Amino acid sequence: MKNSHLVLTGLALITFLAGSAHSQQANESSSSEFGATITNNSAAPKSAPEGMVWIPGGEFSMGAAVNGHGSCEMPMASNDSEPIHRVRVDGFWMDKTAVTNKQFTKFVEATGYVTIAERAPTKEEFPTAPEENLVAGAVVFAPTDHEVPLNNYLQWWNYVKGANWRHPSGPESDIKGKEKYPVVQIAYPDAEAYAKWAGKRLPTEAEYEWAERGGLSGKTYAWGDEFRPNGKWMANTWQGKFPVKDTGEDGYAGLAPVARFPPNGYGLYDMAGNVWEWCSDWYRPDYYAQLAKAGGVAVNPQGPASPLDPSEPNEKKRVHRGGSFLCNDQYCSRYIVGTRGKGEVNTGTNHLGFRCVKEASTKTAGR
Ligand SMILES: [Ca+2]
Repeated sequence: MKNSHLVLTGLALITFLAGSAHSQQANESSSSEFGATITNNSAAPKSAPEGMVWIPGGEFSMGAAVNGHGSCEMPMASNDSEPIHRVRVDGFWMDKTAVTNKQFTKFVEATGYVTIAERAPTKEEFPTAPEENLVAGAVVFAPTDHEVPLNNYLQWWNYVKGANWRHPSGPESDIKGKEKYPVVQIAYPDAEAYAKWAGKRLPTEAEYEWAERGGLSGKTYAWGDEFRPNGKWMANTWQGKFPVKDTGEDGYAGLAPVARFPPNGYGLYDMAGNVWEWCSDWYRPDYYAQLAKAGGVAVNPQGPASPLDPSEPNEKKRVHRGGSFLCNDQYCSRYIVGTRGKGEVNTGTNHLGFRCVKEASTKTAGR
């Protein structure tokens, strides 16, 4: 770590003032057996938007069971993935893949948009920050040169001046020849600006999980209960000693182009692994408990009204989903479907991207 922590902390103070509606609770109980998946009969609208697939609406058990709180058994869901609770979402279109560098370039060329990581924080915004920390940049993973205790992520994350979506690992890196890689170093407002330009929006956390499950119910992974069915790698994750050496046994040490692993049951690629993806919900660890306490079925939940991460209460975070190429069975097995991630809204990293969803034009909103 060099000058990073103060800058990171400072960046967190640039708040993004977006509203977020309360979820709506349906009073009726589900007539299904708990744990079963109900998919409604909503047919896909006839013409699919380019690069998107129709995700039929349905009802499901959202979240993931945490194996033995306090144990180190892997794979392990994050503690905030419980309680599992019933959720219903309406049908929607979803991008088959994360937004690529090629797609994001098209957006920037059309609009002149400048991402958060490309803008230098100002003295007015951070009056107490030293001048040398007011630099444009983003957070980059750096492997350690020796084994370290996995109790402090600042050992392998650095704030790097000049890192942004065009230079994902810092000024010396670029995206030449990487048109089909997911765009990374994207802050939440950047993802939202792209979605608006594309006539789309970001998925809610419930939509993401429902889509990731791909029509399966109660499975550990988006493709079933086995991490490697018949020995096949199903997602881009980390092999080898974390965070020292990614051996890339799944074919990719680091980021992979989109759609290099099998799609799930809905035809969606990389819903687990490769890059974390922004969801529109504010993050609170107790949100699922709030929904479960309300009872019934949460219909199109939109996330809590405001963010709160007790471990970093001054930062405004939204939900991340899906895990990344850094996820592994030693530290963070967040390629499990139903487990959660979170991130400060103005912080981009080189393992964080996004994809969009779009509502059917004929759909009547259930909220
Ligand atoms: Ca990999």
